[in-house]
Amino acid sequence: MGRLIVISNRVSPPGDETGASVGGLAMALSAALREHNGVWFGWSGRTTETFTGQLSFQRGGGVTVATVDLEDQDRQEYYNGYANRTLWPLFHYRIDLSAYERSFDEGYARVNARFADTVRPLVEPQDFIWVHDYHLIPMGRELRRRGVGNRIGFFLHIPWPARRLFTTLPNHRELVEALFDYDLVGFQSEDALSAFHDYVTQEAGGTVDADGQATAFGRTIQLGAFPIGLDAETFMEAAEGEVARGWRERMQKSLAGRRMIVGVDRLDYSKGLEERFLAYEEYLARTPAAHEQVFLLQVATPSRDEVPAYQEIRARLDGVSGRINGAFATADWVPIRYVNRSYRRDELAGIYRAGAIGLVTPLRDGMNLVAKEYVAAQDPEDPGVLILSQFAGAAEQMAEALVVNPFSREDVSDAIRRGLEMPRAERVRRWEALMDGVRTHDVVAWRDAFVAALLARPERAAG
Ligand code: ADQ
Repeated sequence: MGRLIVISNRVSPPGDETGASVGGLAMALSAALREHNGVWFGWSGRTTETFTGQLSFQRGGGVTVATVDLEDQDRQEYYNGYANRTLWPLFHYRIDLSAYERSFDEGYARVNARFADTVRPLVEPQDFIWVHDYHLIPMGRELRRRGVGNRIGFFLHIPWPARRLFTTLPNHRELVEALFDYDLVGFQSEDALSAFHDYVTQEAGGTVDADGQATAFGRTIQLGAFPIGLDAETFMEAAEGEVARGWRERMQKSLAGRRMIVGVDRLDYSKGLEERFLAYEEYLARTPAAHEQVFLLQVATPSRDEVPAYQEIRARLDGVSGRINGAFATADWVPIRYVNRSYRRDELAGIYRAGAIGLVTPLRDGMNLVAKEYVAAQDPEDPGVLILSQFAGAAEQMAEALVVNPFSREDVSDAIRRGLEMPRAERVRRWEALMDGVRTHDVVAWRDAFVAALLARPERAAG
């Protein structure tokens, strides 16, 4: 069997093998790359004045990482533009935030072509290629144009939007047609998969059979739902390690007998943070007995801060959390601890463990790994309660959570009350079922299922 070539917007530099600071995806892909003697290709994150296409190689832990620099214009039009101002909001059902500008389209096409030019010489006949996420939808097509006949799979980490929303995108057809240049296209959830089916059958005049083979644009590809999981083993090890224990103790001390609700997110409008704060405010307003007894710790790490919508949501959250704290705080109690920094995974594990409730209420989310991390970090004897949005891909697999509508303050407020009052026996029962799923459907299972489905596709003749 040939080597695995992973192509994604950003790569994870080789090194940290403990999983303390590297995400689960990076760990899982690194392991697969090691196994298949592969290469991980992507943008270095740096920009230069003119594009040179010069590859930089780094090797470590048996993995080769190859990166290329982009131009500043690429960063603006491709990364901040089409990827994060057009596709990201649209795919998260926020057409009100979606910007359609031709320069973004051009930047997106240009960078995909540049990546394909750069990676092409690395591809050998027996290799198989796995492309990741919305930044690189046309990558398969670009590689085919350069004569790559190898098996190429694509996995979308974010939701696929409902047909009527998706067709607001001026070049929607072209984007879907490009997906038909892959051999396998994978989604996070059945919900995303069925939205894609809908497009194929209703908009593209194609068909999808019972095995998930889709035919349209004169081509047949395999579709599937491959829900991503956690690197459960390493995360649980980290949760038992010294750093996690230190944080657990530190948090226990700072609880001062109060109960903590915990939220951890990238600072992104899709994560429903404003709605979450307002639902928590509703809970406080309806439950005077909880004042001074409970607090919400919200960790929200700023991201994509060159994009205006991210600056706006950040300012709004500062305002809403400040207002709620001003209205409810007492001399020795602050109802919301709002923290704009990031933590290592082992630190997070310790923080999650101290939370009586994990509050995960995105308005739309491909999967949401925080929900799974919260579960994996709990004390089996005395676990906390997961409150989870029905609009996270994770909700399809985590039915034993308290599943809520994140748009309804009353629904979320009720779930907070119920979670805080839940008897230990019920918490343990729910947690055991959730943990079972987290363990079984982990990131290794996800990766192996995707790779197996890709390798099951017939080889094409090189063009
Ligand atoms: P994200 O939108 O980034 O990922 P999510 O899955 O919740 O969302 O988080 C990914 C990782 O980032 C987790 O390991 C989490 O611990 C970490 N993280 C988040 N906030 C953090 C913080 N404040 N500090 C430190 N670490 C933090 C996209 C999709 C998701 C999908 C993933 C993987 O949007 O739906 O689950 O990819 O496919």
